[in-house]
Parts: sequence; structure tokens; C-alpha cells
Amino acid sequence: MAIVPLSEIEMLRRHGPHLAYEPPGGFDGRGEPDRRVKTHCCFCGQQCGVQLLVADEKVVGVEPWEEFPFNAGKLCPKGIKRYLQNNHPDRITTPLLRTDDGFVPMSWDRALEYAARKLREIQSRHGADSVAVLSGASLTNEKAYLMGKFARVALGTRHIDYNGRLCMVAAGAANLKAFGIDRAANPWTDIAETDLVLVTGSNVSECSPITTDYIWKARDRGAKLIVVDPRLTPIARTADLYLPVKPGADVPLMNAILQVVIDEGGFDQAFVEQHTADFDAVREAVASYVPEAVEQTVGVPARRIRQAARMWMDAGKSMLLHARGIEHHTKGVDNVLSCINLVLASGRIGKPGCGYATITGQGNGQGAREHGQRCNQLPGARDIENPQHREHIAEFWGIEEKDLPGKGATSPEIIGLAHEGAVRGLLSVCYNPLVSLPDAGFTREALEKLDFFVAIDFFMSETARHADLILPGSLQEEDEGTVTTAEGRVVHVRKAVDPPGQARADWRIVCDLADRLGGRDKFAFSDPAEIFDELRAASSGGKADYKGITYERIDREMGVFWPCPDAEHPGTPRLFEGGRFAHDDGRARFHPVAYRPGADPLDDEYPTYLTTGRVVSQFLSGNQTRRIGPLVDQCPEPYVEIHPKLAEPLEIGDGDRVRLTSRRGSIDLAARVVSTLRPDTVFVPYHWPGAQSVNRLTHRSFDPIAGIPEFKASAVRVEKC
Ligand SMILES: Nc1nc2c(c(=O)[nH]1)N[C@H]1C(S)=C(S)[C@@H](COP(=O)(O)OP(=O)(O)OC[C@H]3O[C@@H](n4cnc5c(=O)[nH]c(N)nc54)[C@H](O)[C@@H]3O)O[C@H]1N2
Ligand SMILES: Nc1nc2c(c(=O)[nH]1)N[C@H]1C(S)=C(S)[C@@H](COP(=O)(O)OP(=O)(O)OC[C@H]3O[C@@H](n4cnc5c(=O)[nH]c(N)nc54)[C@H](O)[C@@H]3O)O[C@H]1N2
Ligand code: SF4
Ligand SMILES: [Mo]
Repeated sequence: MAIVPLSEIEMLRRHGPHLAYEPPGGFDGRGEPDRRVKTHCCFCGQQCGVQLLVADEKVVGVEPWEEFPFNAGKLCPKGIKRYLQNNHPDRITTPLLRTDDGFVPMSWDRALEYAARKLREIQSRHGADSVAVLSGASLTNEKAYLMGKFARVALGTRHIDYNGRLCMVAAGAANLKAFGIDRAANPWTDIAETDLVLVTGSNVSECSPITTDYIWKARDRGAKLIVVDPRLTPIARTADLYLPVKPGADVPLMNAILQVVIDEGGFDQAFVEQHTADFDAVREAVASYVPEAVEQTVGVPARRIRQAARMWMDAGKSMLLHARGIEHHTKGVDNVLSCINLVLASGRIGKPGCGYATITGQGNGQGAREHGQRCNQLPGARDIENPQHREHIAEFWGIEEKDLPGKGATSPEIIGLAHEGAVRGLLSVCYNPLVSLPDAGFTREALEKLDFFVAIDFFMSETARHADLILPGSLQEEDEGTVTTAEGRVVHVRKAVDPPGQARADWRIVCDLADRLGGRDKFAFSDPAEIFDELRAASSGGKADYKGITYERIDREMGVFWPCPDAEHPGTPRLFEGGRFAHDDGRARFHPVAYRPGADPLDDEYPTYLTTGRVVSQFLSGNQTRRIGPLVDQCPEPYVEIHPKLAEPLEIGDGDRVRLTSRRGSIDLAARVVSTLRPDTVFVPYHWPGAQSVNRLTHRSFDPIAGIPEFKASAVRVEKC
């Protein structure tokens, strides 16, 4: 891959579509707003600071919040246009009951009473675990904590899990194994200070746009960039070295890089001896991954793999960043461990400009995985199967340990249980599984089998259409709370306006429902600040310790990095300083990993890899961004990227309709014939439902440790329609 001259990087920076300001000052030509509210973007895990403009008690525009250090006023297209949701005509503004004639409005009293009665009826007939809860990582920390407590204490079910199960859990599990804690190891300021950035499986420019800015700052100081991705993404176009890995071949690639590093003496023996354990097992495991032996499997020439290893060794400081490209696999945890092995062997962690992070995706992807709404977890990132952790939280909640339900099913497993009839009642908040889970046909069947389904959302999602009852919840700007950013920084989301019509703050709906279920004394919160205070106390002594964090401190300090165990503690921007890790003995662990093929193999009938992901202007299942006109204009519908070498023999031209068929089904899309991806791979963005949903093609195979689906590698056949 040719080195792209700096002038082109400059050009992308100045004119690229991915870092844009909205001109400040003007909204609809109406002059000054009534007030400006400093808060955060409701979309991705970077949680950019932004000012919302409020007039007549409606959010009417945005302005940059220059002082917030993370993004210093920069926003991507989604952050600029998010304000258009607040007054959107599609907002659900009353509870809605399904009838034979469609959804009809219902009063709150009757709706809550009805939901509680139906859920209890199902439980009394089929047992406590026949009702499940699905939750989401766009919710604030307060709500995430509340959902875990609600499921286990008010409903008494063990089945609660969240949509983060489709997201960063492979990284979380690997981080826990290797480091003993699940958080980005570094603040993003370390990216700007490094000498080499290795990005793997992350379309940084489109999916974590502000991170691009940090990488460019490093590039301005002369840092090198290596990008590993089957697609030549915008950031890959600016790389010094681009490795177009085959989908699913990350373990052999990273093992081979580490093999060269060890072979050529590039590892940090002192660091390995003093601060880690089990290196020898990894040294042995990677010995056979000589670049020349694995180049076929990896799909990248051996000399390029050697070049990557040498660039890594030559750099004094490095940052390794990855995202879902390596995590969305049945070997997602192994992929992440193979990256961590390289970082640990080189001793490049816990120092300024040196470290490692998964780029967390969802708005509160970090915080929502700490406070107990996961099937295997209790608040403070505690383990639900650890007797001491159970004892501690049961006592904190004022219940007997034996009454605290045990580990439940993951969210895709919950859908599976619904399909087989074991789960019959469902409460879902902030989750759109019909669009986002693999094998959409199966998800639809499962939802149709439920005896009773209640969904809390602010827009009618494809999933909510299957509900018996829909409760109108709140947008992020309609409630107070905290979220924890991709960096591990806890920030304050401020309420700008009230929810419209009869819509209510999510936490209030859940507390009211808990009350109807007979849990009044344990859910008597009068505002989110009270929930946060309880969360802080519950987290105290856990790995994710928030005890010393308050709304006031966050406002004063522009966010506080956890762990922060008391009011005097400064917070912890950089983890593992001095080589001290979070395992009891302070040492990080190496884990040997070997190549395994994916779960949906190519064959003559399905000879092409399908990988799926995102575009800059749409967010996740699109239930929010598909309603925002200027974002829809940027990318109105999904398409399939096809390399000319694949397209030509099939007589597919740019813009032609193409049929993709997998072992689960078919969809028809417009072709984009581009040379920016591997010829053996096609790519489709996944933000659309129904006939346009690429999840009709993906398969229900999961990582055995983390339970994450294999969204990034399915086998398909490509035909011209
Ligand atoms: N615009 C936008 N931004 C978002 C989101 C959004 O929906 N839209 N969602 C947010 C969320 S929740 C998330 S999780 C993040 C996701 O952020 P990313 O993970 O950066 O985005 P993806 O498009 O899912 O996939 C990343 C890259 O992985 C590559 N890839 C595919 N298969 C492989 C493989 O086998 N190995 C390697 N090394 N790479 C592979 C793809 O080509 C793609 O470029 O984005 C967050 N930000
Ligand atoms: N093929 C394929 N599939 C994928 C992926 C992929 O790369 N490829 N990526 C996966 C990833 S990484 C992710 S994170 C998942 C996302 O999975 P989803 O759960 O589909 O994510 P969202 O689109 O955010 O859906 C959240 C729903 O909750 C609502 N909502 C948002 N915020 C709030 C709130 O504060 N309160 C309430 N009450 N409701 C709210 C939204 O309107 C929406 O209906 O998709 C996964 N699916
Ligand atoms: S979507 Fe992410 S990058 Fe874009 S403005 Fe919002 S938080 Fe920032
Ligand atoms: Mo995600």
C-alpha cells in the first residue's frame, strides 16, 4: 500500500465529511434561544460534549461546547442533527395498547396495572424465570443500575441482559481475563502522544469520528499508522501500512506479528518477568505462526506481516486500538487476546503515549456494562456467581442471598428461550432486536410467540410493533443522569426539556412498574440523583468503583475517570501505571490462542464472505437516525460493496440490483462496485429493517465465552437480479 502524503491527510481533515461544525448561532433564523444546556451527544460511545439550544421548552438546535476537552466542539453529522428528534412527529406520547384494530391510547394507570398483572400472571403459572428483561447501553448509568435491580428484586427473574451483548462483550471478557478489569486502559490524550497507532477492525473515521482527530494529532508529530481491515476504510487510506486481512483471520495475523517480534528480540523481557504471567505458553503457541506459513490463511503477504512487526518494534511508544471488526466473531475473545498478547509482550501499556483500548461503541457502552444489567453481573462490575459478591449486593439491597437470582441467559439466548416457549413474558427497554440480532427471521418468530410483551421506547421500533403494550419513554435530553465514555470518563447528561405529551422519564416508568409489582420500598426514588447515590454506594469496593464521583464533581472537573473510590481520589485516567494490573497478584495474564475457522464456512454454493457494519450518518438499528431527514439524505438505503474482480464475471455494474443469499435467506440491494475491499468479501451496512435488513442473512453463532454474535463473517452467494 502506498504511503499517502500528508497533504492528502490535510485535505481529509479540512474537507472530509466526517468532522464538521454546524455554524454556531443560527437555528431556523429565530435568533437567540431561551437557554443553552451543556450536555453530551446521545449516540456513540465517545459522548462528545455539545450544547443544546432550547426555545419554548423545545430543543431546537445545537452549538459546539468548545470547553469540553474530549472533542473541543467537534461533532460528526449525527451529533449535529440529533436535536431533530425532540419535536419529531413520530414521538410516542401516550401508552399504547395492541388491539385487533391496531394500537390504541391507554391511560398510564391502566397501562402500568395491566403490565404488572400480565407479568405476574405468567410468572405464577410458569415460574419466575418465564419473564425476561432486555435492556440497553444507550441508557444512563442510573437506568442501567435500576434495570438490574428491577429484574432481580422487583420481578425476581434471573433473565436480564442487554444489547451490549451484541457489541463490546468480547473485548470485555478478554480484558477481564488479561488485565482483571474491563475498561479502556488509556485516556485518548495518550493516542495523540504515541509514535505508532495500530488500528484493527475499526472504521474509525465513520464510527468514532473524534478518535480520528487524536490519530491525526499523533500523525502531525510523525507517528506511523497501521490499519488492519478487509476494507480500505477512510482511515486506512491515510495509513503507512494497510493489511487487508481476510474476515475472521485476525488470530493468525496477530500471532504472526508476535512471532516475529519474539523471534527478532523485540519483546520487553523485564516487563514480562516483573508484571505478567504465562508468557511461555504464548511464546510456544505463536512459534508455528511464521508469516510465510500463515499468509494464505491471513490473506496478507508475509513480507507485509513482517513489515508490521518491524514498525511495531521500531516505535518507542504504541497504541493498539480495535473495535467490532475483531470482536464480532465466534472467536471474538481470542482475537482480542491475540492483540493484548502483543501489547503485553512489548510492555507497551500503563505509560504516557503507550497503551491499548477497545473503542467502545454504544452511547453508554462502558457504563452500561458495569452496573448490573448483564446476565452475569451485579453492580460495581461484580460477578453474580461469586458468593461474596452475591452476599454483599443482597445485603445492600436488603434481601436474602438465596432470593437473589443467579446467572441468566444472554440477550440472544433470551430470544432463543422465547422461541422455544420457556420465556413467555418480556419487558424490553432500549433494545431493537428485530433489526439488530442475527437471523432476523428467527427473532421475528420468537417475538410472535410471546404471551405478553411490553416495550419502553420513544419511537415505534420494528421490535415494538410486536409488543402488546408500548410505554412512551424519554430521549436522552429529557432526563438527568451520567454516562461513562469510551475513555472511562464519567460525564453528566443534563436534562434540557420535559418529555412531550404523556411520555415519561424511563426511570420513573420502571419505578412505577416496580411499585405495582409490590416493590415500593426498594424503588422509592424521587429523582435520578438518588439512584446515582445508591449506585455509587453499591459500586463501592467493586472493580468499577464510582463512590467518589458526584454530579458536582463531574461538572467541576469535566468528567471523572473511574475507579474513583472516595471524594479525595483524583480518578484514574490511565490504568496499570507502574505495570500494576487488576488481578489479585497485580500481574497481567498472557493467554495462548490458536486459529479456529468461523461458524458459517464458505463452500461452492456460498463462496463469498459477507461482512457487515456501519455508515457515518446512521446509528445502529436506525430507529432514531432513519427519522432524521438530513441524515437519511446522506445514505437513504443500504447497498452492497463489491470489488470489480467479483462484479465483472457476474456482469454486475455499479448501481445494478444484486441478490445476496446466505443459508438463512436472501435480500436484494444496489451494488456499489468499489476497489476498496477484498475481492473475496462483500460489505453491507446494517441500519435498516425488513427486506433491507442484512441480518436476514447473518447466522446465530456466538463466541463461547462472551456470547457475541458473528456479525462480521457469513457465507453468501452474489447474483445479479
Ligand atoms: N456512524 C456510526 N457510528 C457508530 C455506530 C453507528 O451505528 N454508526 N455505532 C456505534 C457502535 S454501538 C459501535 S459497536 C461502533 C462500531 O465501530 P466499528 O467497529 O469501527 O464499526 P463496524 O462497521 O461495525 O466494523 C469495523 C470494521 O471492521 C472491519 N472488519 C470486518 N471484518 C473484519 C475482520 O474479520 N477483521 C478485522 N480486523 N476487521 C474486520 C469492517 O470492514 C469495518 O471497517 O460504532 C459506534 N459508532
Ligand atoms: N449485522 C450486524 N448487526 C449488528 C451489528 C453489526 O455490526 N452488524 N452491530 C451490533 C451492535 S455493535 C450493536 S451495539 C447492536 C445495537 O442493537 P439495538 O438494540 O438495535 O440498538 P439501538 O438501535 O440503539 O436500539 C435501541 C432502541 O432503543 C431506543 N432507545 C434509544 N435510547 C433510548 C433511551 O434512552 N430510552 C429508551 N426507552 N429507549 C431508547 C431506540 O429508539 C431503539 O428502538 O446492533 C448489533 N447488530
Ligand atoms: S455520534 Fe459519536 S462522534 Fe458523533 S457527535 Fe455523537 S458522540 Fe460525537
Ligand atoms: Mo455496538
